[in-house]
Amino acid sequence: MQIERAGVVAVVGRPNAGKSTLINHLCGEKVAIVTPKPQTTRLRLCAVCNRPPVQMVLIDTPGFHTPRTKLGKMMVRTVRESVHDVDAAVLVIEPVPSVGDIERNLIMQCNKPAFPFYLAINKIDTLPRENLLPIIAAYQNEADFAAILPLSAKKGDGVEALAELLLEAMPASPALFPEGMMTDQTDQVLISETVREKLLICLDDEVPHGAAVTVERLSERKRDGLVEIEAVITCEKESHKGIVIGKNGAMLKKIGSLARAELEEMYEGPVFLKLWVRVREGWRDNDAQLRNFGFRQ
Ligand SMILES: Nc1nc2c(ncn2[C@@H]2O[C@H](COP(=O)(O)OP(=O)(O)OP(=O)(O)O)[C@@H](O)[C@H]2O)c(=O)[nH]1
Ligand SMILES: [Mg+2]
Repeated sequence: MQIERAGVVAVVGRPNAGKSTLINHLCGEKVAIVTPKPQTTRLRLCAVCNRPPVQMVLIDTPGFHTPRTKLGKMMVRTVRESVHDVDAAVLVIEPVPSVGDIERNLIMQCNKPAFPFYLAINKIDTLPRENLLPIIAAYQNEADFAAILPLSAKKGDGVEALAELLLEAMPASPALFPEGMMTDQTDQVLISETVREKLLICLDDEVPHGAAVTVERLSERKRDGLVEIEAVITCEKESHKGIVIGKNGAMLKKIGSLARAELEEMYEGPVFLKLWVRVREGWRDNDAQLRNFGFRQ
């Protein structure tokens, strides 16, 4: 069936609120990495949700926070830029009955007559139903929300109700992305994000937050279709490099095998993944390094 309506939806919220989880659920595919750690998403990315005759392009944004590094400033600027020229916006919140400074700031940016603005009260699987009313009461007068939806991005409860409202809000337009394209991320970015997800999951906060992953080689062997990947994990400190490698290389091996398993699903075939580790002190505050890692001013 042909696409007759299509539009862009910005998904915003504080770090760890569940934006990427929600987007993956809406698309039915893992497009964005998800971890229990805040500031997982660094780059804005598009995820395409095709429900003919409607196509929704969801923009996943980094969690809005007070930045401490140049990288953090770029992440926050990305959020500001993402809420321009959209057809709808969704603020994803933790289920707490008070409006935080971050939420207030995001409400100021998104509460515009130009597009409908939805509030998603996430993680309702973690609280008793009667705790919802005080949350709704805290938020309902803060903005002209088109709807307030309690949901669980992880379990899926309530997600379809949000999807239906968003689909209805999409304007008449041809498809924005061709059929079969799930995201605007290149294979290189999808691979490096998969490795970074495993780093975040396997290691304590400080190490992965100071790490970046770049793909240096990606090729498919003609003979048997083996996908060969070499990627570099850049750490901020020599001591972090030791932690990433681990005793006798055990940690690097664990990260590599977790990432490889997922990449094999993505490529639907065998993957050879070689990881290297190097140190670039203070890269998160170095313009040239940031550009190198794909963060544009
Ligand atoms: N219990 C529960 N956990 C959830 C739910 N949605 C997300 N989470 C968890 O919350 C954590 C953060 O989820 P993400 O989707 O990475 O959050 P995010 O808003 O994209 O975070 P940043 O990229 O850091 O801004 C993960 O551990 C998720 O599994 C939910 O509905 N219920
Ligand atoms: Mg995220």
